Amino acid sequence: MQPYVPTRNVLRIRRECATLGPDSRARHRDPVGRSELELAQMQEGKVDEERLVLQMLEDGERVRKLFQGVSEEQARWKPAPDSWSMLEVINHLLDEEREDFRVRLDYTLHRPGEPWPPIDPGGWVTAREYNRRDPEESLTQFLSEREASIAWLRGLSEPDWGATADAPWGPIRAGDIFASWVAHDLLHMRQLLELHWAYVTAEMAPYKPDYAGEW
Ligand code: NI
Repeated sequence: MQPYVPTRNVLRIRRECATLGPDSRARHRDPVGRSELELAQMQEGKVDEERLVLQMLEDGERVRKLFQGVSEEQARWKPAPDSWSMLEVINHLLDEEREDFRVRLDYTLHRPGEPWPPIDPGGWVTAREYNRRDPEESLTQFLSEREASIAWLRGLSEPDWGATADAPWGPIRAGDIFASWVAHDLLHMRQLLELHWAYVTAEMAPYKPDYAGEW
């Protein structure tokens, strides 16, 4: 395998993934913070729970397709020392599913005023040794947590998507958390695709994929 020179996209993923430290996602989601007044003026939106839950179900399957069957070497491979491997992405999705989105949405809807349990997605990557884990077991665990999330979401009774929590960076609504949960899958599927692209590019060197078009 030739060394892979990271593209701008890999670097963009590193910046955009909201996992560089505890609760650092605030910095790009809501960089200036919203005042209580601004929040009150926000319109309440309609949420098509059924469609979104179906998408989450299918996105779980899409993640499975993007990861299942890759070799162990590819699963642990990083295009650059500070990039994530596919295995790290899968374990990030697992812990985000179990300890972040579902928990925080639950607190926002059902335990108003109670502080969220802390998370450290960026630190967990190394502290929990994601890249040393078993790939198949990691995927199975993520899919099992996704199944639990689907059941939990389907069990919600008339959720108030406008319910607000005091996040460390300012107020956030249940609907914002739900939207972020769905979008988070897409963000990391893009990252998995990027890692596939980078791996093939490195594997095939000195042949180049330029004829495919610009990545
Ligand atoms: Ni993330």
